[in-house]
Amino acid sequence: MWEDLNLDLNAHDALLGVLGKVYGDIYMAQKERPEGMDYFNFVMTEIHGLRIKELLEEKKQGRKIVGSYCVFVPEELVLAAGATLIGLCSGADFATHEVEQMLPRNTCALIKSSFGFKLGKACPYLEVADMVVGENTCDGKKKAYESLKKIVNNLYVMDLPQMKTPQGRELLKNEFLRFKDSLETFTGKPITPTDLKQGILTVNAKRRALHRLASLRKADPAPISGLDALLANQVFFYDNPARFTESLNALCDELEERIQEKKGVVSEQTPRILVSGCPMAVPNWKLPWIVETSGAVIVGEESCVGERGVRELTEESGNSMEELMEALVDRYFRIDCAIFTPNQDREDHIREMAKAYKAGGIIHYGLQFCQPYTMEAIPLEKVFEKEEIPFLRVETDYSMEDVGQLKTRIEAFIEQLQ
Ligand code: BJ8
Repeated sequence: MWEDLNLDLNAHDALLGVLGKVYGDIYMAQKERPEGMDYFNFVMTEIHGLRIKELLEEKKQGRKIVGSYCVFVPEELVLAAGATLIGLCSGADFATHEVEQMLPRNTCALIKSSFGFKLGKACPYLEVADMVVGENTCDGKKKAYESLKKIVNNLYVMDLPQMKTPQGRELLKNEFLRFKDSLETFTGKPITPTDLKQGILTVNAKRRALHRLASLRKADPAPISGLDALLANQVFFYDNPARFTESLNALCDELEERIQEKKGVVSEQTPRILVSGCPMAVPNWKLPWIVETSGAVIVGEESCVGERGVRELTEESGNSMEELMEALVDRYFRIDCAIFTPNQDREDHIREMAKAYKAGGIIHYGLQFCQPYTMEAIPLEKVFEKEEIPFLRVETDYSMEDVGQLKTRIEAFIEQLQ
């Protein structure tokens, strides 16, 4: 199977070896994990196994696979076109030397990672995808896609607005209509209002399950670790939607029982942290691992792999194509990615989340060289300092070189919350 996908077998084996070890050291070492996490353990062990086989089977049946790097790509439309959407992980360094022949060294780790997996021929998801969708978000991604186009088959680039103005909304609407047309041509299947409505219901169901998980994390003691909750948010992007929803709801049933029994993964006095900033794709677990092995628990992620990505539902009541497309545009236009200027909504959401999850402090996670998020972090720090909400600004990458230094800073921050 791997040879058919044109993977470099040695590189792929090496990646799986490291992934398995890191997962064991970080995830399996946790105590008091809910039994419902067994499903997510299984997904992780089969991340380069059963799920790929399923996708290949779907392709055999004539279904197209669409890969994406951003939460602005509407899964509802992809499902309505009879295709499957998978998030393409960009959470680890790979083939760095080759990447730096194509990109400047001072490019964020997330962008470099997307090139590394392609150049190193180590990501079966990228190879399985019949179409890959990029988006004009930050300058780094926007320019990188010009180069990625040369090494990835069928890269489609979606333009995105940068301001929440009527003109910005119009741009998004036109881009979603263009994407709809492209999907129809690509899959050969016209999208009907019934298909789109079904796509909306399916994706909303996944989001509602994550809302349920988020709301259970408000409990004290926390019924689940931040690492496990992050994993559920990560699996959201590439699992079968119906199975994901069912498995996550089963986990939530168990968490409800835990809350009733006052059973937590940590004690009631444990400092609670909100993490805010850049997305953490599989297998980027560095920061939560440091936080949760330093005596705190993460209770929320203000991130695209987290609440920013799923906070909003798409309105389900429309019936015509026009109504349903408007609902999609409304929903996605509310995403408060740092590429927007100004971006007051994000500050408001961080404040609301810190309050709702009873977080004692906020850790802002910025990837080095990510201008949108690291630039927003400085004024955010000032605002929250004024409001006397402890705020720690962290800039890092995917390497493990700074773990010691980060741990020292994070431990000192947590101590201040106790
Ligand atoms: S909607 S956050 S998933 S763009 S970390 S590549 S911003 S330099 S990832 Fe994102 Fe969509 Fe926005 Fe969400 Fe650029 Fe920053 Fe790198 Fe980033």
